[in-house]
Amino acid sequence: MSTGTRCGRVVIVGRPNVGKSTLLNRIVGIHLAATTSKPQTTRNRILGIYTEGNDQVLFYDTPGIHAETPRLLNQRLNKTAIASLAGADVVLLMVEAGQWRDEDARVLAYLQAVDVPVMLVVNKVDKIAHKEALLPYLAELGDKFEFAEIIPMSAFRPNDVERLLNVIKCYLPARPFDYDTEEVTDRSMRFIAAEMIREQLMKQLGQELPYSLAVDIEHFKETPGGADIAAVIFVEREGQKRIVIGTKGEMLKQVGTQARQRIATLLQQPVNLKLWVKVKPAWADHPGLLDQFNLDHE
Ligand SMILES: Nc1nc2c(ncn2[C@@H]2O[C@H](COP(=O)(O)OP(=O)(O)OP(=O)(O)O)[C@@H](O)[C@H]2O)c(=O)[nH]1
Ligand SMILES: [Mg+2]
Repeated sequence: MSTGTRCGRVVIVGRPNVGKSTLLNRIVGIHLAATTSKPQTTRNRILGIYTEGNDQVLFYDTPGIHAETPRLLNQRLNKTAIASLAGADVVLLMVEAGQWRDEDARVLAYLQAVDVPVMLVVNKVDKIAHKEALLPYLAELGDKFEFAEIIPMSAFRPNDVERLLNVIKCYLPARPFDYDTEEVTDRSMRFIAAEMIREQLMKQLGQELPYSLAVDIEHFKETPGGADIAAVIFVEREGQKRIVIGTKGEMLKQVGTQARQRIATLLQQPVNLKLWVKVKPAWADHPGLLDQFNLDHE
């Protein structure tokens, strides 16, 4: 297998909400990472494995790097993203077309110390009505750093994703594959199930609540007839618990139905999903609970 093969680690970094997880999902062709319109969706480094012919690309999705707050959760998210840079063969810095915020500059500052090629991925070009407006913007970004490539694209367009993959392949080192060809991630279905539940909660709840939520899978069992999953949704206050449950339990029911469908698609079998809501004050500042909720240490 090693003859003529190329294999490399590509780390995707950027501020929150630019489309990193969307790109990862499009590349592996599976909804692996949670994606929402709200910032700070991703809380872990998530590997998506792309294998085609003699090429294997290990894509690492990371939490969006953002201005630090006193919350331990926020600090861990930034640390996870920054620590992911170590061992990269290529780094993708993702930005949103037409935008350059303080948080983008913050991410770029971390890349000054990186000694592998950094590609600038300018995502969401579909949102730009006048394409000529992009040219001065791209030139301005090109002056900020010695980027190996500058790639304007939309993660929604399969042709753009294909084009990006073709560029990345040219940068892969010649070496044997790290993973079997049929593998798509190193994350367990248990982990992905928790992500799918959190994704639905983030999508269906208001602006502030998502950052106070964590999902812990208490029971996960796959049988030939289907999967049995029980999960606890942790919030920080009683009032938040009422919101998550909703009037007559409607909100929780809706979240459960959507998450169950997503998980069933991934597992390719029926899923029985039970959800509970519990209050755990200030869990986002509690090191032990962050560990329990799978928030990495790095
Ligand atoms: N119009 C448009 N929207 C996009 C594109 N790519 C992603 N999005 C949307 O942007 C939002 C954020 O996408 P995510 O993939 O969750 O962003 P992220 O960078 O992973 O965010 P964090 O995990 O918070 O760091 C979602 O609503 C996506 O549907 C794109 O190419 N065009
Ligand atoms: Mg994400």
